[in-house]
Amino acid sequence: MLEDRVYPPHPDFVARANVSGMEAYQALYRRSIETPEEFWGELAEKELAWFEKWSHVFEWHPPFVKWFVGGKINASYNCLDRHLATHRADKVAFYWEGEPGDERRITYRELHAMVSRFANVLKARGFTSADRAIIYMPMIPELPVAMLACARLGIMHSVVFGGFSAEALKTRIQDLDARLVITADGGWRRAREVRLKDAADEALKDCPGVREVIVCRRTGSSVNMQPGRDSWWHELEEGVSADCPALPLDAEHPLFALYTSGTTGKPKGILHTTGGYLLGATMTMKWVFDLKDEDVYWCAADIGWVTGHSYIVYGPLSAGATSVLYEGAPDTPAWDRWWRIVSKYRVNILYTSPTAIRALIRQGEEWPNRHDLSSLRLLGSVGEPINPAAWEWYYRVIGKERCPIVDTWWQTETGSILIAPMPGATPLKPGSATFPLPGVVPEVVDFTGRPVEAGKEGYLVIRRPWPSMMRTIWGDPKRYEEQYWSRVPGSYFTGDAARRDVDGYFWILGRVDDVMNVSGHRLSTMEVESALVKHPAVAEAAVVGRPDEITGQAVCAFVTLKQGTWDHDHLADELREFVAREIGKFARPAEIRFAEALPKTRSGKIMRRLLREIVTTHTVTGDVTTLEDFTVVTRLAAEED
Ligand code: 7RM
Repeated sequence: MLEDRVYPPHPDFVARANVSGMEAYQALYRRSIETPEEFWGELAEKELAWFEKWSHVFEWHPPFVKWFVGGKINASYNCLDRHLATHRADKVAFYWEGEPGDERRITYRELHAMVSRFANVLKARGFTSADRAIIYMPMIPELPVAMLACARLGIMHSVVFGGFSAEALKTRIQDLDARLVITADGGWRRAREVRLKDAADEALKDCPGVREVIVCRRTGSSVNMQPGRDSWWHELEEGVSADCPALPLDAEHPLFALYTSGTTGKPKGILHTTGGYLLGATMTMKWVFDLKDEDVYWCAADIGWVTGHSYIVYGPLSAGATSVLYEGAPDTPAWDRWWRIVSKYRVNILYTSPTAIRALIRQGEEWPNRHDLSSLRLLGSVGEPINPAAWEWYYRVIGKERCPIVDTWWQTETGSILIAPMPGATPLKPGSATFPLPGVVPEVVDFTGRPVEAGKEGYLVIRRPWPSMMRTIWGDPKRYEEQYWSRVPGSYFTGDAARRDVDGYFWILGRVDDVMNVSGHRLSTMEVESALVKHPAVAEAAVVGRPDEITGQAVCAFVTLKQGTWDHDHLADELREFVAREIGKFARPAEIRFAEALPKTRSGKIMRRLLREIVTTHTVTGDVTTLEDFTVVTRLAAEED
């Protein structure tokens, strides 16, 4: 990793920033640690609207926490109603663009009416704050509308990403014991229809507890509607009032559960509640994205994963932002779709993932260079460590060396960003998520929980509870306790390896199970990958450790190549030497395999677990429900023979 380059914030950016200069950041941070009750209490009062004030800012009975105890609040009210009394009433909440090119522009006033009307539909069907809903929809405005309508009535929701299979949907419906499913006929992705209702029908064969299915019309294709169970969204809404007061809910009322893969085959339902979650999402919009009222903001993630929950729906709407919402793929109809959108809506803030950036790098600079990207003022990254080569490209080709990049570290479990730069304060180092946000006390520790020295690798833990942290695993508090709070007793165990450099910067090195040990050298898969992708022929690389009798583990690299004709035998040797030069001889891959594609989750994370299985057992048996394209794995495993 390049640790030597530092990018201080540009004076023009500092001058207008929400948090200007390191001293301001440090003062904020210090206060949050010294007097957390005061700090969070004041913010909650100032930044959110409450029906009733809390009696205690937080109650910590490790590992269970409550924030704003006794307070009454509603997330939907905070995202909508409170803006209607301000200049934001007729401000655009979403510029929506469908993949085929259809457009909608929705103001806060209009969104409020849509949400209220749909909430009245749910209320009339008898759903209450004791219910749970599964939402399985494409990226259309009705998806946030469904979430906010549930939140309005205290119906806990669980959004299942539209790319998930019927099987994955089924296990989530069953685990949640949901009575309500909200879906659509389909959505558009790479010019093809993703037939969601068909998948829902398949899943629902084994979900007798589901009483009602509400179907939104998006593609207009014909679907099966089961009488007595299924109804059309637009038919249910006929003649329904758009006046539906938001219910005052306990600050700790469940807002949503979002399923994520753990180390076992069974996905975990990560539970978030209302007050603390909303405060975390709202504050990070202002601190990390430096959000201004006049900004056009675009988080290009899918709402079906946590980034979309916190940074497309709850955070931006609570903060009163104008967002872009895009339904489809970045390569449809061509690889400049994103840059067309940026220039068309004059996007100021763009938030995406390293995997997307690398896919764009692979297509070449011509695509972004054809468009006017001068509206951009801030770029963000999330989901995995960003390798310095991708960082530099993002900075130069997209940000034109004008825009700070906020590398945001967080997890489904953390609810909102915990480690990231404040762009008007923090000098950036490419590949480092930099410093903790207010109230967050991360530390890098060894397996006994003791802090390791600067520069040394260890486990990343968080020492104190923060407002937006998960409250439990749905239906499994024991697993919550074991997985997150017992590895290092009293601290939250992130599952990530990290290093803190001599300047105090945090470098996240990837999941703990992605760390290899080669001849006694601890080596992150990420470091080797980062080296490989610097080679001009390499598009993407995934590295896993395979058991080796002599060295403990040996480095095995799966590599996809940029367009061109390459001599594989020759190139493998060259890449090995390249890595040896970049990191050291011990890091030299024992094996390089050229692949057509790498197995990834739908949020773009490379599933190294599968690659590890392929190199160790030559088969794949574990949970693959989060995989984007299963054929990638069968092809890789077949190449084995
Ligand atoms: C938001 C999200 C969480 C895991 C986390 C890390 C990795 C996420 C970064 C990162 C390095 C980052 N939620 N991760 N962001 N690693 N730098 N900026 O991704 O639950 O799906 O994944 O993602 O390993 O533990 S998640």
